[in-house]
Amino acid sequence: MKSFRNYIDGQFVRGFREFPDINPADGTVIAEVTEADRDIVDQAVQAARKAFAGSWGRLNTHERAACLHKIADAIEARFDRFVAAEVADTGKPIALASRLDVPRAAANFRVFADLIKTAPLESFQTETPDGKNALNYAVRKPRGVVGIITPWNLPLLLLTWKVAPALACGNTVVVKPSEETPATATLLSEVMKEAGIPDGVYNVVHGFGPNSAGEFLTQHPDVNAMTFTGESQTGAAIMKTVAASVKPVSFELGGKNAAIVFADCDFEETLSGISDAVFLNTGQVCLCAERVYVERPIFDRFVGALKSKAETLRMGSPLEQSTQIGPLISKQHREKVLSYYKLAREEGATVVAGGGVPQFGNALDHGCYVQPTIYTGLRESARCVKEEIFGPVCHVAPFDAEDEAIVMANDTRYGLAASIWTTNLKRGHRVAQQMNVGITWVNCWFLRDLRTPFGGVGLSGIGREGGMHSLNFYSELNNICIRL
Ligand code: NAD
Ligand code: 6OH
Repeated sequence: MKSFRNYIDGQFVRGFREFPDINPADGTVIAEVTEADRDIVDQAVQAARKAFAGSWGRLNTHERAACLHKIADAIEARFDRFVAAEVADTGKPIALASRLDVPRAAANFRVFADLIKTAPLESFQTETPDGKNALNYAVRKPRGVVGIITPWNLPLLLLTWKVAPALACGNTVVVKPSEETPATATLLSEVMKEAGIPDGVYNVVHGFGPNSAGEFLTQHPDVNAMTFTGESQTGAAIMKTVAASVKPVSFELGGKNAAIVFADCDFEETLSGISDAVFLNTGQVCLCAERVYVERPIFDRFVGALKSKAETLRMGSPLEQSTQIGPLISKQHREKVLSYYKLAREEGATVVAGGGVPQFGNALDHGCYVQPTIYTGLRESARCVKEEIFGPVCHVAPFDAEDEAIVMANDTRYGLAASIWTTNLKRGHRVAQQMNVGITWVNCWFLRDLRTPFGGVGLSGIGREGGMHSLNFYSELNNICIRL
């Protein structure tokens, strides 16, 4: 049996008890994971502090950038192992992990390696009342030890999205991956060793949230900043905990994202885009569209075509190259999604596709599968239209006027992402600019440029990461004013 240990100061360290890491495709146990208690989390934070004060803290930006490229090289050298680990932990299709998760992990390091070398400093020449001048310029310094807590849906992608800029800015990190997906964060330890990153710069603690490694990390007084991706409620709990020590936070949280499809859209391109937006990663992407608004003249045709798409998506073993839909992450999460499938019927939905559990007649019946599902006919106030489900499911509703679609799309406490589908460029811009979200795509979805601001409004988060926004979160600015 494999064992995933905590990684502290360059050593694998056993915790105080073990918990199983389960493959959601068939319910088998992949590994035992060792849980960090408060003392082990403290050791990790102290190791990170020591490394921050050591040789890592003395590297210049070019040396750090070179280190980040070496990390990317070492990830690429283990491409197949990372893919296998991510597929076993999450149940995501191997084709998806190969084209999205693992390449993005390497790209995260390369982008921030390049950016830190060219990041400009702010400066102002200030005219003083006596007719003289002062020069202001801000220098960038690392914050120190950054605590990173991540979810299970895109484990390596989301972890490295934070580790890379944190290291680029010269910080050291203690990461707490999701208890459901501990494998790739652990494998990244090996990468750090090979890339020559000094011990203590990258530390991993395993465990759960409340009264476990997650909470101990957020409570630790020597952690200088916390960055978190996960559920909005967890973000609220973390914020409460860090309030005592006034730590800066960056939160990427949940979503209940809308897609608006106009009758003048490119029908086939839109159909394919919406199918991805609803079903990619079995609907377990914070950016997924769970609300689709379609202009009435094409409503019936679009719903019919999306139904055919949903029913022909290949569901099966994540290890088969042709599989498009894998299981949900866990039995518990499947219970949650199925409770929404039941609720949708109670709320009066018409079931257009799916709505249940598939039968395979083999070991996959022990897995956490649900059918890709489409509903119509719900009121906008229905819980299934308001609450994040985080499964392969959407509700499709018709609209008659552009303004009506905008009002419905914005009628949510979340505000992460939206997508607009139209061939009318003016309308695309006009509608996009009225979306109360952090990210709007026009005629595409989840098309990423890692230099752009990424994050949400309302329940979807606090702050932005991406490009300079990440560098600004993972560093402190010291403004220096010189009277000339
Ligand atoms: P989650 O909030 O349950 O868990 C995320 C992480 O937080 C885990 O590592 C968990 O152990 C830890 N945690 C839980 N309670 C904690 C506490 N009190 N203190 C400290 N740590 C704690 O989220 P999840 O179920 O793993 O992921 C799914 C959710 O994440 C969805 O809501 C999804 O929308 C959201 N998400 C958002 C983004 C984004 O970029 N906005 C990206 C991915 C996922
Ligand atoms: C949420 O599940 C997906 C988040 C994606 C990113 O943070 C990213 O950088 O692409």
